[in-house]
Amino acid sequence: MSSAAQTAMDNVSRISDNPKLRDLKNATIDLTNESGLTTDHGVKIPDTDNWLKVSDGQHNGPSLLEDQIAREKIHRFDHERIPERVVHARGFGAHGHFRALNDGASKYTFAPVLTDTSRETPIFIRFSTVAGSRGSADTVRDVRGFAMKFYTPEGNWDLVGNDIPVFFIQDAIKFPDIIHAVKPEPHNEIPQAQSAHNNFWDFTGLQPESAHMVCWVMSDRGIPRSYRMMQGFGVNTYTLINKNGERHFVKFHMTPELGVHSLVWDEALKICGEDPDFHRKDLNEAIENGCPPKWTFGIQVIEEKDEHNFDFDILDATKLWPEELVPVQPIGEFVLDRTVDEFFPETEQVAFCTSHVVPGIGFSDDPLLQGRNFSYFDTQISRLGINWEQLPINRPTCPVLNHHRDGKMNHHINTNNLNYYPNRKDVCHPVPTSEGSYMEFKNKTEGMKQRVRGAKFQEHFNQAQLFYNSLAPHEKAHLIDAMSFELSHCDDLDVPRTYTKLLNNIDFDLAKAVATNVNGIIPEKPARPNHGKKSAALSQDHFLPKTPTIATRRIAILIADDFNYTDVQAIRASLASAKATTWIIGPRRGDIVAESQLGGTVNPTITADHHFEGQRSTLFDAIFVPGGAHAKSLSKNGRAIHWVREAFGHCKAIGAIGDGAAFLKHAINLPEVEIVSDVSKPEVVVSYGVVTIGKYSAGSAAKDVIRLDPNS
Ligand code: HDE
Repeated sequence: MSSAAQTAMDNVSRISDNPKLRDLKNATIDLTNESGLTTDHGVKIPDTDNWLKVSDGQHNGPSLLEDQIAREKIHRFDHERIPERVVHARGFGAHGHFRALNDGASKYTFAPVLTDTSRETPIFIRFSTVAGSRGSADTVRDVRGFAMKFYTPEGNWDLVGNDIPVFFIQDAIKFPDIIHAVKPEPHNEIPQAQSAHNNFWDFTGLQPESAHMVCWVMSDRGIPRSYRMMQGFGVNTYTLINKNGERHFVKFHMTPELGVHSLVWDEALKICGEDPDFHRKDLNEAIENGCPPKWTFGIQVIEEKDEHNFDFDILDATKLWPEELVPVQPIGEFVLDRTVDEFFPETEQVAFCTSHVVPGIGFSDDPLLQGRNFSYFDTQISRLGINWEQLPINRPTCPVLNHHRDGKMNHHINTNNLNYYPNRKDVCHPVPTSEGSYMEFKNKTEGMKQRVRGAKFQEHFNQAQLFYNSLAPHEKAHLIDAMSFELSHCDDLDVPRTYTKLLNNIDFDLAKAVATNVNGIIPEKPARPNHGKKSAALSQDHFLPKTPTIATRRIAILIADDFNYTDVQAIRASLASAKATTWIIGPRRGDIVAESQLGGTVNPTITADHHFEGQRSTLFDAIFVPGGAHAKSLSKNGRAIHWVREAFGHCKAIGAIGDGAAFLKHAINLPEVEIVSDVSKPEVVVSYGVVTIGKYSAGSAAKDVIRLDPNS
């Protein structure tokens, strides 16, 4: 069976297993084998290219407004756009499924989605950037949204999270302020999808509760390599309720199987121009190549009696729960294994609500969550209309039975005469029931009505310090560079001054380094002592994949005419078996002729996927240069040399064999980088991520080269 036929069959079986995909099938129209174009009212039309006109056949007269076919086409087009999301406008989604791994959560919740190991729950996830418009670039520095919809038989559960575990503000009433501050400035709508401007740093400089989150966004977390390599966090504190009626506080964690990886800033900047859809393509490519991304789903749990036993308030979303104090318990896993059929009806129209929980899961008094529970439903009304939950991507897979009626774009027809409760026919109408219903947890609250925040909400720097202390040296350097880049873009000098003053509360060296770079206030002594504590799970280094893998990594093979054909075939086969993808890059897009092979009369050719200028090194994870006489022409080609130098500068793995290594030596040209180009030497040398071998027998050397993880 061809692989396309196999994929089609896999899709069919996946759809029949997945209640949400089956449901979506009912809303799907396949136009491929249809003929006869029609209007929206179903009448066939003979011509969609010419407006009805007065004409003698030779000359055009006036176009007639009477043409209902042309009018309909234009009307439909005029109204194609809906308001983009007020935040998280640019996003990309995929379907998948979730499974509870064990009954570890049953101590805390009776929700079957988290406890029933025999159940496979369909999910849809939308990843997003926050600040940019729908058409902005994927690789900007920003927080990433990680919004999950679980279609459970008990109703939809929306877990609307981010790739960073804390937030900028403590109280939902500040949300319009932080978003106005980060979005383009109001007078000129500049800059797009950037926090590097006066207003963002002005606001956060005056709002010390943002300090912790600002450190996360300025760290490598703000520029992920891929959606597939991001952690996800529910951020807010939710609650779980078990069958004994006991309540626990909980935070949700999603940990990617591939580890947590980032771009470097120079790459991220360049990719914004070279391929603004980099993350979208990456997710599609992995799913379509049969490498569905997978995450472990974990919970951190705090007993009610321990709520006040921490030096931070566990309901403050600017604080995380250090894993040393509250370990993450893995309870489930999920994969994304199906791309969408059409972007707008699925990814654009999907709408999440933090208030959508299922029995066994509840809220807490986290003041950010309380506000979110109001905001999401509200925003869907302005974006999609009051009947947004009837849209195919949003509707639950279980029955929706109630007396809500009407509103714009209602799609339901109820065949009864009673749309209220109580009514005279209770028995055969949906009535409130306690069986399987959502019951609020009964907890006692008391206090004065006042506009305040709790006492522990007043401390803002301990965890920012903890985060900074926990970073590896290269991560600290990246954070300093990022803050320096951003504050350098603030042309009002008061802004970097205020911010660098605030930074001295986090760390003296950090404040000094950034202030020196951006003409800020260089401190003479720390504003407060550094407590010196660290938490291992705050560094990305903590999340390397359990088994090193190069699956789904993109490897460029650089060749020119007279390359060694056997080398290329061997490395491609090895990489394919490791599920990495390979791309041939050459001096032109088209056939590149290999040097003659032993015993062959015709030189083989390989078709290059791209010209050196057509795709840059930034779009790949590693480079390989085969042996062969092509090394001479590569060494004279500025673009080929730039490819290697740029990849080396971005710390990517670079491999070469024989004469290919001689080209690397010429291109990199640094005495400290050891490169074996002597074709009589069989040993593999690894130096600064450059892996070379002189002499080899096809296949064995290739295996040595590809065993290296590009991130190691
Ligand atoms: Fe959101 N947020 N948010 N947010 N948020 C929205 O809802 C809001 C917050 C997050 O892919 C909006 O449907 C308030 C934290 C994601 O469709 C809006 C507050 C976290 C998405 C809204 C927050 C998020 C949104 C805009 C402070 C991480 C994209 C469009 C109280 C846990 C969802 C929409 C998607 C979207 C409000 C804070 C994550 C306006 C008021 C904290 C991933 O309702």
